[in-house]
Amino acid sequence: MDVKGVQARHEGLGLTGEDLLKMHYYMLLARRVDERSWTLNRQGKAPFVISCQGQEAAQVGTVYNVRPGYDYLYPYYRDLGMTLFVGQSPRDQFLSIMGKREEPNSGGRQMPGHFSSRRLNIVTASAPVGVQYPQATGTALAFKVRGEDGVVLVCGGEASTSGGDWHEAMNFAGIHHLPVVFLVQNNAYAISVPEKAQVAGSIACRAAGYGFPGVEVDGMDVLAVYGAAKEAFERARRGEGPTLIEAKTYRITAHSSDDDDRRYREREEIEAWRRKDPILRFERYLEEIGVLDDEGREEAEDRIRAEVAEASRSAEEAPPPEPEDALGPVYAGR
Ligand SMILES: Cc1ncc(C[n+]2csc(CCOP(=O)(O)OP(=O)(O)O)c2C)c(N)n1
Ligand SMILES: [Mg+2]
Repeated sequence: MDVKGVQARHEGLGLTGEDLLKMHYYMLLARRVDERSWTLNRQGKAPFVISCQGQEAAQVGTVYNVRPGYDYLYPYYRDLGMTLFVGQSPRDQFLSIMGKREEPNSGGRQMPGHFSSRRLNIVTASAPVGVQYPQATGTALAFKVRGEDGVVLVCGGEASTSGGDWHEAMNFAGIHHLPVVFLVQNNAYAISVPEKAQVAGSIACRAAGYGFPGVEVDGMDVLAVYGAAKEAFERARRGEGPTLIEAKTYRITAHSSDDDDRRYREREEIEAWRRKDPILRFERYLEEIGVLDDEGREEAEDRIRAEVAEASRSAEEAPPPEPEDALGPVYAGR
């Protein structure tokens, strides 16, 4: 594609060069925070890590449509790219994986990945996969009943669509035309279970059965995801109801720091997906249109490296919970 043709792509979506650099920043920040989290795990400082790597385009491309603190976010455990974007900090993430007293999600009492913030309208998930969907739909009903134009974004993996909760939420949202965007990040695995053993047919197509649009999008392409999500959010704000987005992506890391993925997938498969890395792909686009060059890329890396190092150091120094903290409420007053 010539430069003009390429430029038309983001301009057609109403995005400026500044928007693109902001998207790039959050994708790269999420990746570097995640990588640092694995290091802390291997150093014995963080008992459990669950990753966003590979899914940054799906996450940032979607959340870029959210108005932080107004719309509601029901993220799932991999959505670091979303929670950073709406206003949690790298330090918050490190406090969380090290279970520190002042970590914002639960004061160190929930597993990592259970993001929560009253200030940012992030509602925590419970540990069972998929329970967030009916809750998110209920919040969308509240927006509708109050006559407000808020949108609820709810996320999960492809396996979360196998449970009843997902279908009940989709059905209810379809009947009542609720302002909710369902984002399924189809990363090809549910721990060791491959997609083909989990999904017959298409997830995106299932939306038709509930009476609203479902779109499948290349989840490694942040602009494609943004475009699909933009339409979905606009539809919701116009009172036209829900949209399902299935973002085809890939989980680059093992399921979690407790999983050995050599037992169920080939290294070559991971390498092939790494070549489609959403961050590298976006950087190639930014270079082609002249928004990012080697120097700009290095600057972004340096800035993020310093931010991540400082956040990690400061979180390590933060005090652990007191034993009696376990006796108080997890969420009240938070
Ligand atoms: C109801 C329920 N069953 C099983 C589990 C254990 N579990 C945690 S994550 C996960 C895999 C979910 O896969 P998917 O929805 O595709 O999300 P991904 O982890 O691939 O992003 C499973 C089975 C759980 N937490 N809850
Ligand atoms: Mg999955």
